[in-house]
Amino acid sequence: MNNKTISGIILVFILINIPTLTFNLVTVQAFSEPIIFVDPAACIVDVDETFTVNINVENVADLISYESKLGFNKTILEPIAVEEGSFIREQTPSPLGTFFLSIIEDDFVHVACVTLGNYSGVSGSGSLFNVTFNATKTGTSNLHLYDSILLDSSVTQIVHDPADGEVLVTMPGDVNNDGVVNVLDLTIVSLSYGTFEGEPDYNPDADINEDGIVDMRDLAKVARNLV
Ligand SMILES: [Ca+2]
Ligand SMILES: [Ca+2]
Repeated sequence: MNNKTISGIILVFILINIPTLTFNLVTVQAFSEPIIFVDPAACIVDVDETFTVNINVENVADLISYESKLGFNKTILEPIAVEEGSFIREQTPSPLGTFFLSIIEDDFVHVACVTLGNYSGVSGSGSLFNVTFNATKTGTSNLHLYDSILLDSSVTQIVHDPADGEVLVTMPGDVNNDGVVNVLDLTIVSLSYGTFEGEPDYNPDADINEDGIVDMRDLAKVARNLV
């Protein structure tokens, strides 16, 4: 068999299989596995700051009900409120809407939501619920999604992947991030005092208010939180 013959056979094979190959590609894209995830995946907040994270779903089909837990580090985070997201609530064909239940425990929140009545589910991507925390102490906390169940309208579990988030709680004025505001932080700011962004001695850590200059405003932030 010469090269021309082999090339001809390969060409015929490709032409015959193009519809199949294209179909498979479309199929894979259309049925990528749903995920539920913490949004934002990483955030930095100050001590005593209140902040909210969303728990979103992506690429889900026919979702009528879900349940999940969100674990956190209770030594640095205190949950204040849990609210239902808009995904099912605003798109469900059920005139009865949804029933949303949230329980705040010591180191996790437990959430469940069901569509009321016998109606089809919701497809696509959106927010399932959100949790508002108060940051009580410096440190890091994983926001761990676990025991999650998604159900479709035939009450079959939807296979999905959960993705955790992370929170870093910092102290304003703690330039070197050692959990305490003291003379070391004052020294770091004073070493680059008067410098602008782009200059050799400019230290972005010392520019606490991130306005491109290390000046009295940054020094005052440290001074105010000195222990
Ligand atoms: Ca420090
Ligand atoms: Ca500044």
